[in-house]
Amino acid sequence: MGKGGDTRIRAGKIWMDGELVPQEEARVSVLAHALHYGTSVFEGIRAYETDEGPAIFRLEEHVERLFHSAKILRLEIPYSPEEISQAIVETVRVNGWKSCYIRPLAWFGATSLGVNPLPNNPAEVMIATWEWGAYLGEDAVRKGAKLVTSSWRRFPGDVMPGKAKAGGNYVNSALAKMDALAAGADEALLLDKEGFVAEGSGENLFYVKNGVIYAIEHSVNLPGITRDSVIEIAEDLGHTVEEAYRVTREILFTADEVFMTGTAAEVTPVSMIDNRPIGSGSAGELTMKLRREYLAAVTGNKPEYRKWLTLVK
Ligand code: PPE
Repeated sequence: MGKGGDTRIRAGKIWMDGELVPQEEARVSVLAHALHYGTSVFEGIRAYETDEGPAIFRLEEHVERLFHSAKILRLEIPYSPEEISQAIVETVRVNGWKSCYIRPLAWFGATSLGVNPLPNNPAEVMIATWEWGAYLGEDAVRKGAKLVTSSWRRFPGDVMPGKAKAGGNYVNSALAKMDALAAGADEALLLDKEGFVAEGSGENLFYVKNGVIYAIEHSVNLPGITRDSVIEIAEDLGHTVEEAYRVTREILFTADEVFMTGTAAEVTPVSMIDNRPIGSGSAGELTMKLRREYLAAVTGNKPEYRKWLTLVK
């Protein structure tokens, strides 16, 4: 899934409403409500290689967020959270991945069209898995990602539900991301209507100033599970972490370090925002320490964070 080259997804067997089917056979109707109106909810989860085989990181929290997203959209998932969790484990196991990205998706199907999705309850559900490397490329992970402020603003909570991981929300993210790439950057920085920093197209944001770690919070942001994990890890390492509200761009320009978190992005340093180098203009020291600790936690190399892992075997 990098830039250029063969970008086809190889998902092996996909779980479709209770059955594991080859990718080519995992099909939906062109009349699916979600395809027309973006009325789907999804999750992004990762499984990592550990000394006890693949382990899924914070499965319970991701499945809980999937159900919260569905509730916000009045979408009925016709399975229990336990059933979805089991199906996720089974899909990873059957495909034999050592590590992979996991994408559960629930959507309003094709019973009827017209804006009202409710005749299409209950939801159709699928779980796909594939190998996915560094989200913003290997260079970004080593040297830091380049961000540009997007001309697309993050939508307020009375326009779209940012706390739901809903398909339609990602039109906003996709527009911002495409423009950022066209401008030669790696990722978009999205501001709210008042100009306060919200998040990236698919990541939460942090900055470091005078040794204190600030976790940017905004009512429109997705409550990141990576963000939550990194806060706990940083505090366990003895660092002070504060939630920062109403952060403006110049606070980031003058920060010592900036980094992004997300399931796909993991912990990715930011070296440049709007053509201004952040700190030294390379990956921040504390950022890289947190990245190492996070990667150690997700791969089972930190006993205190084994509580976050669900073994696949
Ligand atoms: N904000 C947004 C808008 C977002 O999409 C993500 C995850 C996050 C914050 C971080 O959340 P968490 O993964 O729980 O730490 N973005 C997912 C989708 C990426 C994609 O391109 O698709 C992800 O990282 O899986």
